Amino acid sequence: MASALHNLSDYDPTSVPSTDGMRFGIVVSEWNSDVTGRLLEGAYETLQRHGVSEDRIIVKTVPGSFELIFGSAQMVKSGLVDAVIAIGCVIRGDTPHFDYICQGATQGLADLNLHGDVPVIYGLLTCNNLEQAMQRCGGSLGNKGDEAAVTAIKMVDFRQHLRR
Ligand code: DLZ
Repeated sequence: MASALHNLSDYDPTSVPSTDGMRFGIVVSEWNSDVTGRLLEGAYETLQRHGVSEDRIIVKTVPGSFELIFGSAQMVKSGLVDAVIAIGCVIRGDTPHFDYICQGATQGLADLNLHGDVPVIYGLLTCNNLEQAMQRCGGSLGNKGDEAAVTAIKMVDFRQHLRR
C-alpha cells in the first residue's frame, strides 16, 4: 500500500500483545541522522508506551544503512534480544548508489529473517528526497519508527505463541 494512503503511526492499540519480558534491540544508521534520530525516537517511545522498560531495549548505531545487516546479525547472535528493529534512511542521489544500498540492505535483512529465529524488522525509509523522508519520520504521514516497534512486538508474540 502506498504510504500516502496510510499514516504510519496509525494502529489499533488493542491489537498489540502484552510485552511482558520481551527484549528489543534497535540498530540505527548514522546516515541522514536528522531522519533516523526521529525514527529511533518513534520506535523507542512506542515500545515504552506498550510497557517495555529501558533496561529491555538495547540501542546501537552503525555508519550507514548497508551496515544494518551486520549490526542486526550481531544483535541476533548476541542472544540478548527477542527482536531487532533496523532503522535507516536512504535518499536517492545522482548515481545508482541508492539502488545498490536499498537492494543490499533489504536482501540482507530479508536473509536474516529467513535463516534466523529472531525477527528483524524493516525500519528502513527509501525515499526520493528529504521531503518524503521528513513526512515519514513524524511528519504528515506519521513515523515509520512507530510502525516498526508495533511490528516487532507482534512478531515476538507470534514466535512465542508457536513455541508454547
Ligand atoms: C554511501 C551512502 C550514500 C551515498 N547514501 C546513503 C544514504 O542515503 N543512506 C544511508 O543510510 N547510507 C548511505 N550511504 C552509506 C552506506 O549505507 C554505507 O555506509 C557505505 O557505503 C559504507 O559501506
